[in-house]
Amino acid sequence: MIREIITYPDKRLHQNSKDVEKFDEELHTLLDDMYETMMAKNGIGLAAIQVAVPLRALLILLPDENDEQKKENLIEVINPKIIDKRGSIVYQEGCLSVPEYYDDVKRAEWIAVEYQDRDGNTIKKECDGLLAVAFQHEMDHLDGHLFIERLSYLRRKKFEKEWKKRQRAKKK
Ligand code: QAP
Ligand code: CO
Repeated sequence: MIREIITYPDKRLHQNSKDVEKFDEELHTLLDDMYETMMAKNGIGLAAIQVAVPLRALLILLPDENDEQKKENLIEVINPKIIDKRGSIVYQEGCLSVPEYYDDVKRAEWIAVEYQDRDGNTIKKECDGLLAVAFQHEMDHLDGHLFIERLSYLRRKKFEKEWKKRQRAKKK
């Protein structure tokens, strides 16, 4: 089932999500619905809070070398923790909860993460490049942060100006 994605400035996006404790059917349904929703909206990553569920669960599905998003490459991430990080990378990010706005964010270029899969098994993974960016972007959602909070002061002002302009355009 495709769920509704909540968007800026919805306050629920700033909630702190809770650890997943039960690896049950309800969690599996949530993950399946998140996958359907992410694919329907052309996303490459989605956190549970974006469908208004405040649990520490997220998905990442990067396109492969042929620019295809294959389900076998889907990463389901529960209760993640960054255990190490190095370097820095600037990437032009977007977010399904901040539609049609993209801007540069600086993050660690390499991270080591520990998380659980849908059955509660612990997984350790090292990521770099776009995958590292995606993990950090999605993990920010779990702590109630959006990428626009990571922009430089001037770019944040630019975002706000553009957002207000769009609101005005909508009302007409
Ligand atoms: C997070 O972002 C991310 O504005 C996932 O109109 C961002 O899936 C990971 C999207 C950058 C790695 C690098 C955004 C789709 C999707 C939009 C997304 C839109 C349609 C964003
Ligand atoms: Co996002």
